[in-house]
Amino acid sequence: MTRVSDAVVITVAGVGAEVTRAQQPHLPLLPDEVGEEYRRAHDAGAAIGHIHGRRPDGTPTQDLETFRAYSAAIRARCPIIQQFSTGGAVGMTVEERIPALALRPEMATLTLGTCNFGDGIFENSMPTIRAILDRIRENGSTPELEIFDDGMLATADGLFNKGLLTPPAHFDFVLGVPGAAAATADNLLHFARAIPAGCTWTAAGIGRHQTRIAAMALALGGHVRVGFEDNIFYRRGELADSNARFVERVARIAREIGREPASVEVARQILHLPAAA
Ligand code: KMH
Ligand code: ZN
Repeated sequence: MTRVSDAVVITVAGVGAEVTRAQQPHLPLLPDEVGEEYRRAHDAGAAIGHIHGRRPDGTPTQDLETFRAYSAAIRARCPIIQQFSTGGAVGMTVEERIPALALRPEMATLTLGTCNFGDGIFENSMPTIRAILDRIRENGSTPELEIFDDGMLATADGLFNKGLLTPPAHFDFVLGVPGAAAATADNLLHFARAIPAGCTWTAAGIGRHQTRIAAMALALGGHVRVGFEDNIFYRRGELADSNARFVERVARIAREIGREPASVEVARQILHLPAAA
């Protein structure tokens, strides 16, 4: 049995809202494609599936029926922890972003501030944050706190101080979004040191930074997110043929330094999630 302290929780972010089929031909869009992609990632060592919705033509959507179909297709194939995005795509209103929370996913993301996101603005004002947190709680989900920039850590502090969040919470540090925190070792270390004692964290590097940030997170005792949402290339000039390739690589590096990919059950223990019903 893997010791909980050594295990690494790998999240697969396999769909995203921005990448297109024209950029990445293996991007899953239909429910069965998403189900198969997450099963492969689970079998390779992923314990959490971060989920965005797409229409069959690839348009991003956070619509409940899309998530119902994705969720069922994944659940029919593997027990991966389902983490619904509440970020959706840049430009969506809050109400467009959160209807699928009615499906009571085990986890849901909560971004703690506004930042530039390429040419767009990813809007997360305090009223937006509070509205999403309320809906996450009403539906019995556990939030993953998304940190794209330093100021979002200050917002986290404020929410902890007000008792709206309580440790142990789980963070995701997303590094390398154009317009937000750069994918540097300094930033990762600063973020990891800034969160309250007892909290856990995952790191996600964007684009070519994905594997380096993953390796840094593994060395620091953090957890790792990979997938097409963040990066489509296996290496320079070579598209990955599946999200599972990224998971396999993280699992390989992890094992080389004495960390085993967490099973779904071990991941629940590490992240203090309620045991499965
Ligand atoms: N698509 C990004 C604008 C989340 O999933 O919660 C936001 C995002 C964050 O992906
Ligand atoms: Zn996302």
